[in-house]
Amino acid sequence: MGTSNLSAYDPGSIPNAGNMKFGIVVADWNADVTTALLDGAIRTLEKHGATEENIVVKHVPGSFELTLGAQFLAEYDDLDAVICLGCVIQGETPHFTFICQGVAQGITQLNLDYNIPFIFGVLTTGTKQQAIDRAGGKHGNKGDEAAVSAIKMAALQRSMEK
Ligand code: DLZ
Repeated sequence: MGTSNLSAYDPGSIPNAGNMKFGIVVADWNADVTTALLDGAIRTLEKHGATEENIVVKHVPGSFELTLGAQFLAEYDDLDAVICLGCVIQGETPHFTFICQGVAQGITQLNLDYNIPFIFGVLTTGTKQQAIDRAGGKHGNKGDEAAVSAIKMAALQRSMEK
């Protein structure tokens, strides 16, 4: 099975994000990769109508801190969705498993505790090259994918509020 391109989607199927407000929390560990994820997410949100003033970006040290950073963002403002961006690269230490499990469970819990979507935009790769390939490289950009998911989930919630 081939690897799909994380930036491949049908633009016509994406709701307009012009009246939506987004939070983005981004981990600074592997900053070259996460900066590319952030650029992709912002570019995609703006491409679908979100305005600069309606995109709030906050940085945290590493992916393990994404959960609390995302909670701070949700408490801080009336946001339609929060996008969590990070990059965890497998090394020789058990850190990889602990961090990945911690952030996956943490973000899942936020989705259940708050009535807005929290999007998992965390690359969990074996090598740095695999991460680069998914942060604007040959497999697209997970930041784009996360932004599309945020718009779709925010629109889904709005469709149910009518
Ligand atoms: C400690 C650590 C390690 C080994 N690897 C990564 C990584 O690949 N990606 C990442 O985002 N963060 C890493 N960290 C830092 C942890 O996420 C966290 O910031 C520290 O353990 C402090 O809580």
